[in-house]
Amino acid sequence: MSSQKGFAAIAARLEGQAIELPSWAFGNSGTRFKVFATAGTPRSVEEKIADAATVHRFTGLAPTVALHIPWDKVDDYAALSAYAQDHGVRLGTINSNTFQDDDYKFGALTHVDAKVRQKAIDHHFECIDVMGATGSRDLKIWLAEGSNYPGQADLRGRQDRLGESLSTIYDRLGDDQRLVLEYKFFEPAFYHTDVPDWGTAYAQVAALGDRAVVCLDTGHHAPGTNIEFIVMQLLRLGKLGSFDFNSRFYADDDLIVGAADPFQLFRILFEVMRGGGYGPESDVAFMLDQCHNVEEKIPGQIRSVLNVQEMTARALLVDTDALHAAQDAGDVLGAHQVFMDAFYTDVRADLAGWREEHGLPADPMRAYAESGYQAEIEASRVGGTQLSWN
Ligand code: LRH
Ligand code: MN
Ligand code: MN
Repeated sequence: MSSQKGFAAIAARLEGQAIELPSWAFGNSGTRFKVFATAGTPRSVEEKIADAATVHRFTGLAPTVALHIPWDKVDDYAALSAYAQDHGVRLGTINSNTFQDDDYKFGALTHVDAKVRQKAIDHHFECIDVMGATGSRDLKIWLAEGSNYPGQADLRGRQDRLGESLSTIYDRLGDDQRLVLEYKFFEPAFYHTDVPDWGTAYAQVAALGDRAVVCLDTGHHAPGTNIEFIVMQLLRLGKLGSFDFNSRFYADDDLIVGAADPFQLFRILFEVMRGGGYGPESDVAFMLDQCHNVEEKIPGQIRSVLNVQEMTARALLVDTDALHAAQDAGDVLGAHQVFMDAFYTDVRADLAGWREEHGLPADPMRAYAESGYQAEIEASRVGGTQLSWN
């Protein structure tokens, strides 16, 4: 016998769900072998924002856009912010970038040379200034630092310098701003990475203070890692700041979230809810971090936010009373069935109805395809230089 909540019982909890879009998802991207150009690709930060706003218009799910500095560097961030608002979205997380400068070949915040460390710290100060102008809450730091060969670097010295650099950056933040540290187990460094895992990220942010938290990028773990366990633990410790959602088959593939493993996304979202990381009272930010190499970019982002919404609805459907009763009774398969009943529930028709009630297209993918926006940008965005994701 299956235990199941109905969609009507959870519909209200879908209100206000927000998934931030990365500006770089709209630029051309590829692998280290080839970047493919696509017709209609933005040539300016404004065009990226216009595309992100289009995703929001068709889905109601993506009210903010994350910027990456210097990829999205402009002279006037207040004007950019006003531009975004005119298009119905806001500027969100500011991502720093210390991975494309020759000076950072052997590290940035961890570099042995204090001058190079200061240059990287100054870049973060610049990002904090941008946050002041855009009204952004989060400074997201992902570091490409590490080494390729055993013996190449002093692992401990680098960790100590990282702590000092982060603390200097943290001290510069305003009272309402957060430092969000993202970990990644390898790449571009292959032997060791300075922030490889949630434990290291946790240790570093815990030393900083309450406004320092961890970003969990779903593509940044070794294959087979139980990511929902990490979600649970970071929430339990009060340190889960945000998600970079994407999906992967092999490494940091940056594919559409929920494409490779919808069940994993469901399990993650269930733990998010279990730990209080979902809803208006929560500070956990949902964001995409993806690239669209061979598929169209705007539909790629629309598909992604819909996938998150769909698995959110399914995770909300878990009958937690029945689940806990079965867990407490030691009913292994009964508990498992309650969980799987929710996962296997097809909510697509209910979500289509929910969208219509909210003045949104029932099928955003189709509505976008029929809207003429793609043809319009392909025709109008000629000349100039298409932006690449990096
Ligand atoms: C690193 C990463 C990080 C960067 C983004 C472009 O792999 O996930 O979040 O900022 O890619
Ligand atoms: Mn990321
Ligand atoms: Mn990544």
